[in-house]
Amino acid sequence: MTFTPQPFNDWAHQHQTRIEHVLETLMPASTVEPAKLHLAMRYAVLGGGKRVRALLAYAAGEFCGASREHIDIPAAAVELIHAFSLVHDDMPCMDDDDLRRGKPSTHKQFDDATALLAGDALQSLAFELLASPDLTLDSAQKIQILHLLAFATGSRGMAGGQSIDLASTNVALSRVALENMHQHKTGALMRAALLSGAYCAHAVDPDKINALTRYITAIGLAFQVVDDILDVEADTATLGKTSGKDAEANKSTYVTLLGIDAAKTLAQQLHQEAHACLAPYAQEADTLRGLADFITQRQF
Ligand code: GRG
Repeated sequence: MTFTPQPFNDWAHQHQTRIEHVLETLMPASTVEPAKLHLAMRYAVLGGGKRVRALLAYAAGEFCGASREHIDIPAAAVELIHAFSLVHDDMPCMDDDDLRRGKPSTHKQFDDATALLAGDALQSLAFELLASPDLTLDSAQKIQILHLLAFATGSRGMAGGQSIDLASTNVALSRVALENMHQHKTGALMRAALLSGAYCAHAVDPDKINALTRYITAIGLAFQVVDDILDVEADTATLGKTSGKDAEANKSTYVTLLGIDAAKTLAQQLHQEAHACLAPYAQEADTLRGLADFITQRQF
């Protein structure tokens, strides 16, 4: 496949528009019964979010030679799982937040029971789509992606990370413990997003998988360090979610552990590490480079 370089902002905008359309098309219409549940699912997923996880899937897939059409469903599945986690995370029994993506959280817009069900159904929809005949990957690829995503979502991934997080309120975590929590809670799904995209290609070069794995370890952590910084420095309107939540809940963050300046330095170091992983590759890795820049320079 011939690689045509494209400025990152254009690429990101094009793929954000694309994933929005894919999600819009793949989700049951709000007129389909049970209409309230479908409305809540669509409310939670559509019209918001940076779509970082979908961008990771597209960037890695295109880097490995997969076509966009093949990456659409895995990218959508990851965004559905992510949206599911946000719906549950905002509920009173978890982080208890009334605002998400600049609008009322799903349980506020609907009710707790509907939000719970919407989250559950979004997770099921993700796996249903990956197993569906509409996904024109071969069976081995589908199983690989299903396994990746299931593992990343469960007790040894995101749900496990959330459990560690809940147990860590009012506890001063060590740097190792903090990193472990984030590698589970946020990093695991980002890794699954990136590698799912890569596995949409055939006979992927193992060196590329290795580079991608090291890249996402660095940039996934950078994402979290930046999140901690933004929680302190950005306002609620810019973030689209309540700022200052970590301090209010007395949580350990990279800012509480290191201080704001050292946290910023760490984010820059991780950003450089991510770029270093791509050093053997020329223009074909430019989108991944742009994505690393986007993740570390984001304002919300
Ligand atoms: C997933 C099995 C399972 C249960 C739910 C609630 C929960 C367990 C996990 C929460 C995980 C979680 C919400 C982590 C926070 C990750 C994070 C920083 C989210 C914000 O991501 P962005 O900035 O959001 O990419 P947008 O809105 O841009 O998509």
